[in-house]
Amino acid sequence: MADSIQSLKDVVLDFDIDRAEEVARNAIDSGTDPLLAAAALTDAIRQVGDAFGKGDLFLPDLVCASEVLKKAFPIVNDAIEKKGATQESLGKVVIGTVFGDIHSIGKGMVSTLLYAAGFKVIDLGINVKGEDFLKAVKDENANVLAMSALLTTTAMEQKKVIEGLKEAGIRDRVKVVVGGSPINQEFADSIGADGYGSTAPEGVKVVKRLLGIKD
Ligand code: B12
Repeated sequence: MADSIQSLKDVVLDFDIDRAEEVARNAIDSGTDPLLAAAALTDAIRQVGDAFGKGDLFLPDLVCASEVLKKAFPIVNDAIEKKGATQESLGKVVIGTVFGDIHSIGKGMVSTLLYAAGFKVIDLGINVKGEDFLKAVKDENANVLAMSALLTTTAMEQKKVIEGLKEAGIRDRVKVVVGGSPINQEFADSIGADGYGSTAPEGVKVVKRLLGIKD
């Protein structure tokens, strides 16, 4: 299993798009806990991101590493869903990455873990306009709105959506949870969110706590 975890990291760090599915499939088939597999992929893409941030890697490297994740993650996510899916829905969560932001991987993890925990998840995808978040919250009568932002420039979109909920008179109907690498508790408090999660598992815990569901 330690080998599988290392192979998952290596496939990202080597930008090995061709072997991504095979390595992920082997890890799952050999009994690796899919949550640990997801953590290994996340660790590796963070390393790539940090190296990009320092100027040691370039945008094409970032793109290739994220292509590896796009191939490996669905396999790992499927295994997480199979392991955890329950019959009864604990509540409805509308989720998406805010307008101007196309980062999908973290949002996808939160979405998968919420689904696996037993929530009905309406995933609006990436680059979601404020008005589309509001419409989905209303139409679906959602219990929770979860927003992801990965860029410092798009983090303020989360605030705009919360303001939109207030203007539409539906702020009290829905709990708002935010996350993404530039977000922290202080920022979440400052924009009037109900909760913040630094990781996907923490996001699930926060959603449960806000809805009064025992862990
Ligand atoms: C992969 C990646 C990309 C891929 C995205 C592919 C995809 N389909 O998602 C591509 C190559 C397309 C990309 C593009 C860009 N990127 Co980029 N990218 C990354 C990278 C390396 C990893 C992000 C990721 O997927 N991480 C893995 C996931 C699992 O982690 P995560 O997203 O943080 O999510 C976890 C938590 O934050 C949390 N979470 C996330 N969302 C939510 C939501 C809720 C509700 C909760 C509770 C929790 C939660 O749970 C997740 C799991 O634990 C980061 C580096 C980094 N350290 O984050 C840079 C990074 C985010 N990118 C960056 C930049 C600058 C860009 C570009 C502007 C580059 C460019 N010059 O074009 C563009 C932006 C395009 C746009 N308009 O959005 C910067 C942002 C800097 C900043 N602070 O603003 C970073 C930090 C890299 C860096 N160090 O400079 N990127």
